[in-house]
Amino acid sequence: MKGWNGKILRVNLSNKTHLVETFNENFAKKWLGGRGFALKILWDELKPGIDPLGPENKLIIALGPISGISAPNTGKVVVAAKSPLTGGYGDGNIGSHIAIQLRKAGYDALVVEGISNEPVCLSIEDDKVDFLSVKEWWGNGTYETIELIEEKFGKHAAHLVIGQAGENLVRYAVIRSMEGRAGGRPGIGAVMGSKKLKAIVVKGTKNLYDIVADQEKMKQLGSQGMKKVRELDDQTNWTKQSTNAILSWCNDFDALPVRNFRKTSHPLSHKIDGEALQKARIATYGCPHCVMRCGIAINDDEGHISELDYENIGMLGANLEIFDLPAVGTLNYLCDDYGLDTISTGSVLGFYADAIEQGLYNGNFKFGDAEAAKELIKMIAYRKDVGDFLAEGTKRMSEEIGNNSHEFAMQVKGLEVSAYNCKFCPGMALAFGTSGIGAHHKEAWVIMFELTEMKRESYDAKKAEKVIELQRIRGGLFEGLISCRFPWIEEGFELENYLNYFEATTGISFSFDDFWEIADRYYALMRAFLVREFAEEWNRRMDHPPAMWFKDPIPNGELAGKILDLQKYDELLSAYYELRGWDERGIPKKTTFEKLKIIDVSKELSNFINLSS
Ligand code: PTT
Ligand code: SF4
Repeated sequence: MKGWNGKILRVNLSNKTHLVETFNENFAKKWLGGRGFALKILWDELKPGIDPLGPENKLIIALGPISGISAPNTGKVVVAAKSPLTGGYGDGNIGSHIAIQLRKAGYDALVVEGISNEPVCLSIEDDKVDFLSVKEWWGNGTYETIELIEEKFGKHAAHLVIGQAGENLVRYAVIRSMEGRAGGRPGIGAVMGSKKLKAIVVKGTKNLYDIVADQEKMKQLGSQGMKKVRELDDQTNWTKQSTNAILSWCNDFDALPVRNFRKTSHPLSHKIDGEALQKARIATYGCPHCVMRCGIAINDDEGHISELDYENIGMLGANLEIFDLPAVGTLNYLCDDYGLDTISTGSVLGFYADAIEQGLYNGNFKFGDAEAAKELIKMIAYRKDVGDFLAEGTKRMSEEIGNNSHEFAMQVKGLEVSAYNCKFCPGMALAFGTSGIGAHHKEAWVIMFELTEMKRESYDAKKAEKVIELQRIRGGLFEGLISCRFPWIEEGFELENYLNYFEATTGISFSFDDFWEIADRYYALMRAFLVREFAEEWNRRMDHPPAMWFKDPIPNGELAGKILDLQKYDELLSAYYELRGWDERGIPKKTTFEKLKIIDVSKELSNFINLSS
C-alpha cells in the first residue's frame, strides 16, 4: 500500500503503554484518513452514553494521505473525540507540524486512551514513546507551554498543547499549536485536559516520500501547485486581509452577528474590518507548507501579539459590540493563551449580556465592555465564580436559566454558531442546522453563493443541493485527504489538483464521485453517532437553527423585518433529507447505509431506534 503508512499508534495514559496497529488498503480506501479514520474508530470503540470527559473517551489525532506532503497548505491534522459540548462526534482541523512529523514517524493516526494520574507530555519519536511528567507545566497558558516545549525539544518541535481552559474542562476548550493556530471547537481541548495530557510532541526521522507512490510526480505537482497558488494570491491580494475581508461584506449584507445576533450590521464595523486589520498588521502567520499565510497578527492593547481571523473578530468584536481592534486583539490573545474557542467564547459572553439585559440573570456585564469581557474570559478559563457557569456553553446555560432563554442561545446541538447571522439566509441556516458536528461554518459556507448567485429569499431545494455539494467538498474531501481548503475557496485553485495529488501519493485513481461517496459515508456516520447517543429524544428539530432567527427579525436598514420562515425552513430540511436518503426524522434509511457500504452501522443503530427501509 502506498500513500498511507498503514499504522495507527495507540497510547494508553492510564497504564502508560502503547501499541501499533496496522490497517490495510481496503480500510484506507473506504475511510481515506483524518475525519474518516477518527469517526470510524470512535464509532466502533466508544460505548454510547460514555462521559466525554471520562476515561473511556478517546482523543484522536489523524492525518490524511496528502497531509504533510510538500504541496500547497497541507500542514493540517484532524483532532477528534466525543464532544463534551454536543455529546456527538466532534472534530477540528488544525495547522501543525505534527502533520509532517507524525507521518515521518511512521503513523497515520494517534489514538490516546485512558487518563494519566499526573500531568504528562506525550513524546513520540518514531517507535519511541515517552510519558514525561510535566506537573510544573500544569497551570501554564499555551504560549508559555510552547516555549517550554521549544526549550526542551528544540525550536521546531512539532506539538499540540492545551491551556488552562482545557485543564479545567471548559466545554469549548481548544487545542493549540505554533503561531496562533487553534482547533477542535467542540471541546476537544477539554478532552485532552481530562486525560491530564498537557502536550503532545512528535518527531519522525523517516523520509516523507518513502510512502509516496510516484515520488517524482508528486514533487513536481506539489511545487507547481505552490507556485500557482502564490501567483493566484498575487492577483487576488486575499492574504492582505485574509478571512477578515469578509467582515464588511457581512455588514453590508446584513449577515454580521451584532449584540448576540440581535442586530445584523453596525455603523462602527469599519473599525474592525479587513482594512483596519490590514493597517494594524505587524506580521503574518501560517501553517506548515502554507503559501497563503492567513493569520494576521497585530499589537493588542496590552502589548501582546495577537493573531486574528474573521471569526475571532466577528464574535469577540461585533457580536459583543466592541469596535476597538486592539481590545478585540486582547480578548483573542487571552482565548489563545487559555485555549478557549473564540467563537463559543464570543457567543457565551453575548448570551450572558443578553440574559442580564432581559432581567433573566443577575450580573453586571454589558455589551461593549471590553475590560469586563477580559475578566470574564479569565474566569471562564479557571471556572471561577460565574466563569463556572459560562464554561458550560450557551445550551447548558440556557437550560439552567429557563424562561425560554434557549431562543437566544445561539447554538445548534450544543455548538455555538459561527459568525454568520442568518435571520435572512435560509441556505446558511440549513448548513448550520445539518452540520454533523453542530453549528460550524466549516462544513458548508453556502452563504457566499446565497448572497451572490442565488436568490437570497428562496427556500428552493437547490439550496439543499448546494449545501450537500459543499459538505461533500469541505467536510468530506478536505477533512479526509487533509489539506487546507483556502487555496480552493479563496484563490480558485481547482479541485482536480487534489485528485492528482491523491493519485500521485497513493497510486489510486479516484473520481469525484468516489470522494463524494466517502463524504456521504462520513455524514451518515456522524448522524448515526448522534442518533445512537440521543435515540430517545431524537427528532428533526435538532436540525433547526436557533429559534431567534425565526422570531426576531432584522431590526433596521433596508432589510428591516426580514426573518426566517419556520415552515419553509422545515420544507427545505425535508428536501435536504430526501437528497441524502435520510427519512423524515433525519435518520439515514437502511438502503442508504447499504448504498454507502456501512450495513454494520445500520445493524448497530437499529438496536437503538427503528430504521426506515
Ligand atoms: C476553526 C475555528 C475558526 S475557523 C476560527 S477563525 W476561520 C477560530 N479560530 C480560533 C483561534 O484562532 N483561536 C482560538 N482560541 N479559537 C479559535 N476558534 C475558531 O476556530 C483555521 C483556518 C481557518 S481560520 C479556517 S476558517 C479554515 N478552516 C479549515 C478547516 O476547517 N478545514 C480545512 N481542511 N481547512 C481549513 N482551513 C482554514 O483553517 P476548528 P487552524 Mg481550526 C487563532 O479548527 O475546530 O475547525 O475551528 O485550525 O489551524 O487555526 O486554521 O475564519
Ligand atoms: Fe493555515 Fe491559513 Fe495557510 Fe490555510 S491559508 S494553511 S489556515 S495559514
